[in-house]
Amino acid sequence: MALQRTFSIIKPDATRRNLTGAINAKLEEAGLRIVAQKRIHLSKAQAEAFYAVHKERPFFAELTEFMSSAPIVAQVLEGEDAIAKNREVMGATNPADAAPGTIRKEFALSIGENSVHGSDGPDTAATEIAYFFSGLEIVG
Ligand code: DAT
Ligand code: MG
Repeated sequence: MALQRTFSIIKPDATRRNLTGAINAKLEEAGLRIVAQKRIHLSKAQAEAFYAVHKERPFFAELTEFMSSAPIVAQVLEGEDAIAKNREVMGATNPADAAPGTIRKEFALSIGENSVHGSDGPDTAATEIAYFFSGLEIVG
């Protein structure tokens, strides 16, 4: 597997509890390099556009309210097999199902307030990175 990039978000439940550094430590320990990072507060419309793929799901309103409720930290992570590696260190969507040592097992509050987002494949990684960052902001 070649060097790959993925998109990550530290979500509002985690920024509220001052967990940015603790989560970044987990990412770096897993061998992921943070090659771009910014703290921003999404509007509801921006959260809806980012999660448009989920717009028919019953939790869409709750999800986009939550994602626009406080600042997030948007990131580009780089490493060998970065997309799968990040999904592994994140843990399962529902923290009750997440493996020990994963970010969601240690920090998530619920299936909705689950501390981190990570791209699920190469196409979504490219789209999500481009939604938040210009090429000049990514420094490998
Ligand atoms: P993931 O974030 O693990 O990729 P997903 O893409 O299926 O999970 O869903 C996106 C987010 O939507 C997820 O991180 C939290 C929220 N979500 C998913 N399922 C939910 C549910 N059953 N109830 C409330 N929120 C949910
Ligand atoms: Mg997903």
